[in-house]
Amino acid sequence: KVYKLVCFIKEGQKALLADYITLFINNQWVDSKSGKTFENFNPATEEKICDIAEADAEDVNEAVKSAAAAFKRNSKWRTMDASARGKILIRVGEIMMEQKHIISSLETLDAGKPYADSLGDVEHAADVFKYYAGLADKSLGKTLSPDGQYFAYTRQEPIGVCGGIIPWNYPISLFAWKVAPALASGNVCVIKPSELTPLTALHMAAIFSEAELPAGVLNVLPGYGATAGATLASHPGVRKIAFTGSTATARKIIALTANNLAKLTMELGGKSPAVILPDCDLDQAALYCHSAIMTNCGQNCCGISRNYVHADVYDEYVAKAVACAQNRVVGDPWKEDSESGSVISEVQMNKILGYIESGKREGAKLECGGERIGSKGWFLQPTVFSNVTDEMTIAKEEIFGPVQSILKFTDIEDVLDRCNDNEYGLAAACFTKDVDKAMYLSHNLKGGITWVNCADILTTQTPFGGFKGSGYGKELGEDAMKEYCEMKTVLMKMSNKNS
Ligand code: TXE
Repeated sequence: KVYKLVCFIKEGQKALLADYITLFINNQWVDSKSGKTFENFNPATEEKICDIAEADAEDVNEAVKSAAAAFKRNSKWRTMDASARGKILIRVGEIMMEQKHIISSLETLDAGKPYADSLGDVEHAADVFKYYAGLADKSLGKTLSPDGQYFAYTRQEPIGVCGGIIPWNYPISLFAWKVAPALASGNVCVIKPSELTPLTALHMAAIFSEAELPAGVLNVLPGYGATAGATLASHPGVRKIAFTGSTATARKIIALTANNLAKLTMELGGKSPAVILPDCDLDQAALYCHSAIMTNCGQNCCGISRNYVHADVYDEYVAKAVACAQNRVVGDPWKEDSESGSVISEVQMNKILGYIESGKREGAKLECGGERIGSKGWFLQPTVFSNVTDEMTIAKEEIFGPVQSILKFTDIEDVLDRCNDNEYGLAAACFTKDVDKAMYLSHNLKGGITWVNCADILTTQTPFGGFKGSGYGKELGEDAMKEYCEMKTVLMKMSNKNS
């Protein structure tokens, strides 16, 4: 059953069909068992887009059942060549590129992000599918030399039913980060997109169907975290959960997986620092750090939210950061010159404004921004604080908004301690032309990825995942394949072993 809904986009230039607004289970579009739906809104206009079928426990049970059937011994999916799995993923990447304007439009409509950003995300997601397509038949084991009259080898086996729980900040990219390595490794998936941004995940289900993925291998269940998400996380049929979201929700999910002992990948929040030394290209540093906190309105887990700037260049850096922020164009995500759109929701906007108030109250200097823009849609001014100190709330907690905090330092050892003295450890950056200092800083900053003379650069080929409170496990790159495999050792008796 396919529902049609016409949404007008691009100031009436063209109409978009958001076709897929029900659950996708076993290659069928179905209503939820309860018949319940939830409303989906455009954050840039506050207008309702459509009603979406709301998955709950019964639907999760059904989806896990269909995924498990697709994973059954001797099934079409289990007996398929690994390279054939790869070909399906390549086809998915190709269809995505053919439909990139539709998917990007859905993303902008749902998430409020500039159209060009959505397009970039869709192209990246298509690349991710193609990258893992190439790895599908390269999941290698080893031959081993055990003591005694034995021979052994290891093989990488798929885990089984993998649950993916996805947030709203990068819906299409994070869908790809989870589904591509899971399917390349031969698993089956049940995906719960964020209740705030379900449209592109549902559209992807249709693309997989077109690419002739066997029924049940991918199921997409829009719904809420506390119901559909929690049922998925604790479901006895689920063997793996990959989650991106807040550390608070991660704790709940980890507790729920005590039930099924699912293997976990946890991509959580961050409070990532950058260290800016006086010998660096200051323009470059200011631009990278601006972009790394303002892109996607700062709703970016690896955004650079703490800038530690050497006292010798502090004032100059602050002036550059302020100029970047004041020049940033925030507005209608469909307009070509918009660099930032709206934040995701009123809740998120108020949370960010609350942090801005705390910065002012606790004595940071508000250099620019700090206010909501307009009264329709959740738009915020790019905000820069100077004179920030380590004990201030804006220097400690994840704001997840367009708020840049600039702190001062003089000593490298001291700044390393200050950078690392935080619950999170997702990413970090340093800017210097001195190779020794770059190595020293990048090796001693506690972040799953550390950037040198750049920031917030994620690529398909490079593993990404945090330390400490930012979680564990890697996404992207070859290493993500291991997260979706279990290594089995096969040990055989030999009658006559020779070297
Ligand atoms: O995230 P949640 P929220 C951070 C950021 C943001 C804050 C809150 O600081 O302001 O989290 O955002 C599902 N069992 N990040 O509340 O709750 C939920 O339905 C199972 C960082 O939106 O983590 C959604 O699909 N699932 C971040 C997903 O979890 C549950 C990205 C993420 O929602 C659940 C987003 C439960 N009990 C927010 N409760 C990043 N690392 O990029 C919720 N969910």
